[in-house]
Amino acid sequence: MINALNYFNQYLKDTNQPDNPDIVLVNPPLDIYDPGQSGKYKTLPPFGLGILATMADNAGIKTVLVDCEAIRLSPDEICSIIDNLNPSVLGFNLTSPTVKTVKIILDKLHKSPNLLIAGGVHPTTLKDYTFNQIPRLDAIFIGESEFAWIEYLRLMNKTDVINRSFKDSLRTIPGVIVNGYPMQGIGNKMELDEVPFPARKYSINEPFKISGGYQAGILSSRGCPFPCKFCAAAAFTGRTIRFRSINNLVDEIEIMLNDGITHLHFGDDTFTVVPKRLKEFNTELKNRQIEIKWKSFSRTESITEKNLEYMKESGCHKLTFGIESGSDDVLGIMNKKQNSDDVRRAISLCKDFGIETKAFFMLGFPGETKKQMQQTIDFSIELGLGSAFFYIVRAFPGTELFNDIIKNGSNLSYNDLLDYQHIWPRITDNDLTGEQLLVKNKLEKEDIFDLSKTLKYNITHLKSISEYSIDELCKEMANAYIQFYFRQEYLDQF
Ligand code: B12
Ligand code: SF4
Repeated sequence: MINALNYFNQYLKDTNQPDNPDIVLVNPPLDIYDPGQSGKYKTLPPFGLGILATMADNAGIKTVLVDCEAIRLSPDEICSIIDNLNPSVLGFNLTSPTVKTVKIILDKLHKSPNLLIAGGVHPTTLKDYTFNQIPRLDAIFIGESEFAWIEYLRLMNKTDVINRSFKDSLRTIPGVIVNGYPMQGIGNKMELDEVPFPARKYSINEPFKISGGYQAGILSSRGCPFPCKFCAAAAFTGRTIRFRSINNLVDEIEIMLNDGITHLHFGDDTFTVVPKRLKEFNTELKNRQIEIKWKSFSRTESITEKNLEYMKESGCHKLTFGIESGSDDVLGIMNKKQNSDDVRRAISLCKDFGIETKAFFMLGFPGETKKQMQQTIDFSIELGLGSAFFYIVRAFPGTELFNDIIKNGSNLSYNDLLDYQHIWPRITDNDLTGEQLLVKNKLEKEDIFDLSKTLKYNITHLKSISEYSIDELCKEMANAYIQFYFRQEYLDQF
């Protein structure tokens, strides 16, 4: 069992970070982890917080970033780290699923910061309602916050945060809402090439060790032009996509290479969306004689032979697709703008190019029948994917799905919809044959997923947004995992 405090203090020392910072920025955990629990699957770093911490550091304000997800910190461990650092400003990145863990952390803290702030998708899409959920918050930052943050840091360098005039001035920053006051205007978005690279010291490499090096996350664009009903990307960035130049991107990659990074995980909504960029990326890597392995999210329309050539040549080894459903009717309702034939073609081409495929599927979209859910499971098997993940649909703020449910006068409240739980299937070792157990262990070792973590929660409080109850949907989900991973054809690979 690791001692989180010692581990974290050592990391601060190794990276020359202050033990008495002015600002602590926290990437809260998605789950209530047990103390000493180490990460099994790979996640991505909090891109925005890394940038904001770097900007603060550059402005001479001592800042520490606590990435609770990367080291899987429990609420008690997080609180001892924050109490120990005792910052005057504490900031959280908030997605809707992490509001709950942030409330738990705040309740357990012994020392109160002078200023409590938050930013991210959740406050951006729900604005004032975020203060109802976390009344102790002093201010929230709306949308992309680089410009607002520059103003904020300027203020911090001028005035002590405990000074009354500090909060008054905070109210004048576009893109900031101070608790109890209206927002003064929307913040502008920074050109992506102007945004500083997140300093490497804010990424913890160790949990991301893989054979021969380390894996790290990187973003080459922001936003997505597609209109999927269940996705909040458009509410955060608008239905547009903005890119960094390839030069700027590869400059950052060179810095990462010097930090021992050998594998990149692109966090872009759709890294592969513009063919010209894939070509330029490949050329630039060749020009600079850079060899790196990478993986990213993708969509079917990007999968052409020409694009795959560029991708393969530039080091792509794995693509993840949001396939969502095996039913064209359900895909239509979701407004996914792709059908099952598009998916068949794309996955088969990836296989021809030796690119591993991974996919996300959703079960329990409003209106979806059990027969359609089974169609999804059958489709995942038919495709011969490398790995598949099945989620019970939730409606997140900022999505058309969320707005529809509220607008259509269903009996579900904001609270019901915001009640999120990261659910894994209930599959215990006892349920498995010897062969299945072997495969399960192998999958876990390869970080494909963590089936050993059986459903440890009481989920009866969760309200379903589907015609089926959460219990029924959980059964469908467990079924999906069993049918996908424990079929003979899959077992035979091991
Ligand atoms: C990359 C990504 C991830 C990564 C990294 C997440 C992370 N912690 O950064 C990974 C793969 C780990 C991930 C996981 C999940 N994600 Co995700 N993810 C994204 C994605 C594609 C891009 C986010 C991003 O990097 N944006 C760009 C950066 C620069 O923005 P940013 O980090 O938010 O920071 C900026 C501002 O928000 C602000 N800011 C942020 N925090 C703070 C804090 C302070 C103090 C201040 C001042 C400002 C500030 O300033 C920053 C600079 O401009 C978005 C889709 C999208 N286009 O938004 C979905 C998205 C954010 N994810 C989403 C979801 C649901 C999830 C998961 C639940 C998925 C799952 N079922 O496992 C988990 C939850 C993880 C968690 N801990 O909350 C939803 C969130 C919806 C909602 N209403 O909350 C989104 C919008 C996609 C969707 N389906 O709608 N995700
Ligand atoms: S689900 Fe993917 S393709 Fe659809 S809007 Fe969101 S990021 Fe874009």
